[in-house]
Amino acid sequence: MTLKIHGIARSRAFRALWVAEEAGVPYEHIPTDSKSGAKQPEFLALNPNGRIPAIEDGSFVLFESLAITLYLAKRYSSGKLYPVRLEDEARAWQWSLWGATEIETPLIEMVSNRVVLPPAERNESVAAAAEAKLPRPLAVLDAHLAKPPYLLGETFTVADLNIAALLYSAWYNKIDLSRWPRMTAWLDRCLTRPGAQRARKLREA
Ligand SMILES: N[C@@H](CCC(=O)N[C@@H](CS)C(=O)NCC(=O)O)C(=O)O
Repeated sequence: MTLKIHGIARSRAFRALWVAEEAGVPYEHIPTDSKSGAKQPEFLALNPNGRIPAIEDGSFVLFESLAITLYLAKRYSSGKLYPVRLEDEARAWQWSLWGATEIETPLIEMVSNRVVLPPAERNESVAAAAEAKLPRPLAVLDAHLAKPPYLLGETFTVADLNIAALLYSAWYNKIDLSRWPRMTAWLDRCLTRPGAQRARKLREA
């Protein structure tokens, strides 16, 4: 049965769409929106949190975007997107959990309140407080990338995909990230890959 990815592309479902494109796995995209679609009983049966994304891979159901990317990479792209060595796998988890806990919330708060929300709904003090939390973790990422090209070494993996996907909105909305030049060069590399471009088309169209 075809993999089903639930969630509009202009959401965290982008991460699942991107990994599916990179892995070359056929999928059906069901563009459930977060406000209404994600609150319907059929969707809540997949993700009782009422948030997108969720996937159905045959009879297997999974929510949490970064767990979805790790699962899809391991299932459909082991040895390419998903590292084989135990230590590299652990590093992929390290970076993914780091992304979710250290940078995701401040990035969303900053970009939403500077660019994405309608001007009347933006709150500059929330944006500024969020921005202040970013230099410490982004300096860590930038320093790690002193040894390019990718987070785990020579090849692009799900670790890069997860972190680049978290930074996508700042990158796309041209937030100034020039203080972290190695990170921005790496981000350009990740987000202009053919697989990334195919996934981006779904949300930038
Ligand atoms: N930690 C979850 C967060 C999912 C999430 O918050 N998704 C947003 C869209 S990007 C959503 O569905 N928001 C609607 C809501 O919170 O009610 C994940 O990464 O999958």
